[in-house]
Amino acid sequence: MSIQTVSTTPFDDQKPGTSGLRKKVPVFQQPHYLENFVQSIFNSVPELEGNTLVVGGDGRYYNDDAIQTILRMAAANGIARVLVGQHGYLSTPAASAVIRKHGAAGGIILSASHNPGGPKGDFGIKFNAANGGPAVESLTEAIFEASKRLEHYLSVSCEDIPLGEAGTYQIEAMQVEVIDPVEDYANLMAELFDFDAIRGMFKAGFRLRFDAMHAITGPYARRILEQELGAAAGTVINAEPKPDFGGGHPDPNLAHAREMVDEMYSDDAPDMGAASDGDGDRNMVLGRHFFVTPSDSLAVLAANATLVPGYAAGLSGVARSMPTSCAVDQVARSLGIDCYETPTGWKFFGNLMDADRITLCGEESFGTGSAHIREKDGLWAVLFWLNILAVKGDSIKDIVHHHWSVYGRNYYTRHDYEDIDSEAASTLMSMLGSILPNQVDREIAGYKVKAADQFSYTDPVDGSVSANQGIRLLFENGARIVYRLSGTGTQGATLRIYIEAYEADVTRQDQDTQQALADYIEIAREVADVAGYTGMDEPTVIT
Ligand code: G16
Repeated sequence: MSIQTVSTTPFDDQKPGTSGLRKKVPVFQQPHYLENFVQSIFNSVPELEGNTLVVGGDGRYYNDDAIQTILRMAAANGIARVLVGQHGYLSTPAASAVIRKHGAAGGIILSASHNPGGPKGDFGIKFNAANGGPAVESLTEAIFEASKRLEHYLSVSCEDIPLGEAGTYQIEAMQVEVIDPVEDYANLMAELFDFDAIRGMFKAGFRLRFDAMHAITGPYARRILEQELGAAAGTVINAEPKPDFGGGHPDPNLAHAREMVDEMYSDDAPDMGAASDGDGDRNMVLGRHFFVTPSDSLAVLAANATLVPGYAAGLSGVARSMPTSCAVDQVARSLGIDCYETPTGWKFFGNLMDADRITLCGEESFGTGSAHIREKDGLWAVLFWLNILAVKGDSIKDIVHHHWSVYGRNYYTRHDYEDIDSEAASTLMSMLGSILPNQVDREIAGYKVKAADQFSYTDPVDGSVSANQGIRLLFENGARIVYRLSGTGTQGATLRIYIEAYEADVTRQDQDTQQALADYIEIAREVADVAGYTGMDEPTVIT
């Protein structure tokens, strides 16, 4: 075999963030940049040698080039077999499903998730382990350390693999199988959900609008919703994946999934609206004229899980990231199961699932998932809702209102200040950290602060500690304000402020969220002097 050893020098910025390494496309296009990171993965995960690796991405610009590079390097690094999605496609949840089903030693997923694509847009790469989940922090640290020491990488010369044609190919001693990216995932969904009941609901006239945002979920949603479940043709809009997502921002929130959201608030709104992101792991769910917050969605799924065949035996436990609202905690309490609070990042749920401590988990950032795989899963969440709706026969709005009447409502919002100066952002966070002790027992605008801290997490399974995971102001009445800096952006810094207040009184559960939280929003801005540090009077995105 003609392995080439290529000399290189380290880059100093290959530290993975919340979810892998995300940079602008031109950064990845620098000579050796992608190769260095890929070699750092191979150097840090020796068990890949002689084993199976899964490779795929969300189809964004540079996906194909990156896959060909990874295949050559995989062959040179002694990987025995690579499973790669046809056209280079694999949604993040499908990649997790394929890793698990085929007993692969890991997978490389190419995506910058909900970030925009195209030649000047974002690109990303992350490694998922044999359990199908994102590499845990100790591994991402090891990859970063390896990247700082790198002196050479390994590759071979060969023709490009025809990714458009399913089939089996060879690069030197390594076998490359170009597989249907949807098949394994669709089969898994059919095992979990009552497809007959959902089919019956569509047959009876139920209308769904699913916005695939010109991203990876299009082929999955068309096959499962339209072809297998009989939803009307055209149910899935923006279904063709495009390298630049049609110029859009593939982030399923009220601001970016505008077309579908407008329809859901129109006179002729369908029964349900949904959207997924660039790589298919996020979801947003709406009823007619009604938005379901991701935190509420998790709580409703947990409360109704036993209606769904795959979860009929009940839940072992649930988890949410710390800034996610406490709505699911109320459900866990009533079910008598554990509820874990983890730092932001799906990687923190993996250990809990592997140890069967939790079945369902979710995050405020439009992520919901279960132990069926080790990633959050956009289409899965939509199918979960469809299954509940098919059994209950109520509207989404009625289901959520009933939920609040039983468990109380956790009013919740997130205010993002994007693209602010990185130094100003970290000064703001240090200032907040330093004034924390003075906040305890303080009364601000009539609300008493019970505790103020920097969130730190000790993984109950492996004992690893993750410190500095966000600053919390906890009020005596259960309200919370959380501050943290995003770990997924590629430009400047993004300050996220998460605000929550609990309302048990049914007569006060139908207020506008921003109004219900107005006092806390004001407190959040003042305590952190947001305008002073960021120069911004208003957030750029409110979800
Ligand atoms: C990633 C992580 C999520 C996290 C989200 C936002 O999602 O997997 O766990 O909640 O980023 O993170 P941050 O607040 O640091 O920007 P995705 O969909 O981008 O992979």
